[in-house]
Amino acid sequence: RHLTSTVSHDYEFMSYMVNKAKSINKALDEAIPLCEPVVKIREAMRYTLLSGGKRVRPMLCLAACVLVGGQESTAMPAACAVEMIHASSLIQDDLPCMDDDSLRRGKPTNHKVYGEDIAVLTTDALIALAIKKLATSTSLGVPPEKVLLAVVEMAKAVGTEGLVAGQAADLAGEGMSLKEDVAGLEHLEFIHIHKTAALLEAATVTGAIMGGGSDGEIERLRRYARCIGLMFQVVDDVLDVTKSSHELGKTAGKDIIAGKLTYPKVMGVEKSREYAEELNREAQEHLQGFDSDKVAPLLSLADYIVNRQN
Ligand code: GRG
Repeated sequence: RHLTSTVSHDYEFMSYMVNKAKSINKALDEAIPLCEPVVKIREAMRYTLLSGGKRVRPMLCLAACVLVGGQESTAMPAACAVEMIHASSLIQDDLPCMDDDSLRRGKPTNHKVYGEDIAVLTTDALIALAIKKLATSTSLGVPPEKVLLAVVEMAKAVGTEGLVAGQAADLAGEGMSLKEDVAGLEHLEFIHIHKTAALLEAATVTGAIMGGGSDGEIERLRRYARCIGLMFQVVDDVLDVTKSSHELGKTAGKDIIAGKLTYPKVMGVEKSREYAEELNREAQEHLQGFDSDKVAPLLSLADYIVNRQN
């Protein structure tokens, strides 16, 4: 009986994810029509934005909004904004001056298709559009002061308190790879809290803001998101070691060969897995006290992240 209920629960959540991804993809598609001026840039924006990511960040945003009592549609602009920022960061991360990757999601990276000059402009345009999108939430009845809070939250997640800080630390730390080195672990946590957790946190918090969540609710969701953000990266590192190059769609273990710091390198694969489980338990604890039906998608999302295979 337990197995049956787990399976049906998994099935229910998978169809929830498929449905949400569909409505998010539709909103993203409508956000960037292929028209003049700068058709080429719009094409390049659409290329990465609509190339089949898992949509974890916008899902967090929508689910947090609904959890605190908001309408899902109220958080859709914020959900699109966070995915635009994510896409922008992926394009930059793949550039020759950064990770120099030629494949992303099994397809040629943005600069491989459009050239580096267009790719850089595309990242600028995606960030600008994200801010504009977020600001349009006022037309859905969100009070301007709340929208302002959400804009600040998102900006923090991008700049020197977020993605940029994480990426800079990552670049600076290349070559650091000492096993069980405390300084190494601290450096690694800094990178991932900024490079990955910050945007998952902003996704969740802006969703809760759009939904009219109280300060207490927003704080609990923030803590939940921090845990799953870190967990996301621990799982990512483990998958990098355990998956073949074919499945990854990029050079297997490239990061390992390049001397990049990863959790399996610092604490081993088994301990990394245990750490991810521990972060999942902690994340779920932060959600205690919310309505059990409404909180189900966020609990399942955390389980999905810890168990994901890609
Ligand atoms: C231009 C916004 C901006 C930032 C500049 C380049 C940079 C600073 C930061 C890079 C941040 C980065 C690439 C972090 C990795 C985050 C991560 C875990 C990506 C993979 O996320 P998934 O698995 O990807 O959600 P999909 O493909 O499903 O969308």
